[in-house]
Amino acid sequence: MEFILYEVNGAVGTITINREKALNALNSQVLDELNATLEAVDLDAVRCLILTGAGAKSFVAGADIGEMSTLTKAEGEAFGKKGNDVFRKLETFPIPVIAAVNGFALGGGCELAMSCDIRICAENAVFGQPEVGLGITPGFGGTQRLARLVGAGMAKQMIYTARNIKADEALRIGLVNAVYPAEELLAQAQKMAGGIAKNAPIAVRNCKKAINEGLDVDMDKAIVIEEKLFGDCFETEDQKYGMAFFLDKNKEKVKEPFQNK
Ligand code: DAK
Repeated sequence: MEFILYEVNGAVGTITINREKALNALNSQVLDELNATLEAVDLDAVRCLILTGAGAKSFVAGADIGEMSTLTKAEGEAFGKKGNDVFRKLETFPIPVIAAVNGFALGGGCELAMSCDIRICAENAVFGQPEVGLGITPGFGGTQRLARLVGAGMAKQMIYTARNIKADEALRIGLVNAVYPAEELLAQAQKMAGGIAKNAPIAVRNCKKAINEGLDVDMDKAIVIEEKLFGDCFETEDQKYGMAFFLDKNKEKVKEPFQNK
């Protein structure tokens, strides 16, 4: 891998987009390597992922404008599909993914962060969808995911004006969940990921599925999705252990890690 670093600490995997010279812009190779990295995650061992960018300046400064500038219609479609497939893989990845946004998250970078389950950012983070200034629309799901996250009115304002927003505004509109000093960002992401990784993995996965799939359908159908995934938990050893531990009156007992079974 030239442009992706992947490291595992305990049950938390960290993927770093490592193309610092181009502010981690997404070219075809980065997208291919990100896809291959996700394919290779050991889901028996890793229970939460963190996605971040290399360096102190940028998470991802968008799709690679140099590469895009010469694309034909067919090549543009192929590039769009490559990106959309990997973003969708991230969004529907079985385990949660936290975007630790350490600087610019523009265009495809903002869209990449929005494909993650949770976004936290550094104080120097900058978000925006500058595409209309380049003569294109957001193409990696920006019109869809931004509207779902911050509401149609705010998404339309950001997309039509192509204005960048800073971390405090991103927090105010609900695009990120928390803002930290840059030097604390990764430790905070690790802490959150570690907390998620301690919970019953199958239950966490089912929650992700229930929220994602439920948001795509009406409430009557959404509740049925939740019921099914709730029911599935009762086939797991982790549910039996988790409830038995709660009911056990021996307060000296130490809770064992969940088994992912
Ligand atoms: N692509 C390629 N290279 C980039 C880049 C990008 N998006 N962003 C930055 N770089 C490169 C710069 O060219 C520069 O390279 P060198 O000149 O050193 O070789 C290096 O990174 C450092 O950048 P700057 O010198 O510009 O650094 P500054 O601090 O002055 O400015 C900046 C930082 C982030 C404000 C600026 O670099 C900037 O405005 N970058 C472009 C941001 C942007 O417009 N991003 C959105 C790209 S459009 C599609 C699906 C999706 C998309 C398209 C199609 N289909 C469905 C087909 C997505 C589109 C986008 O993401």
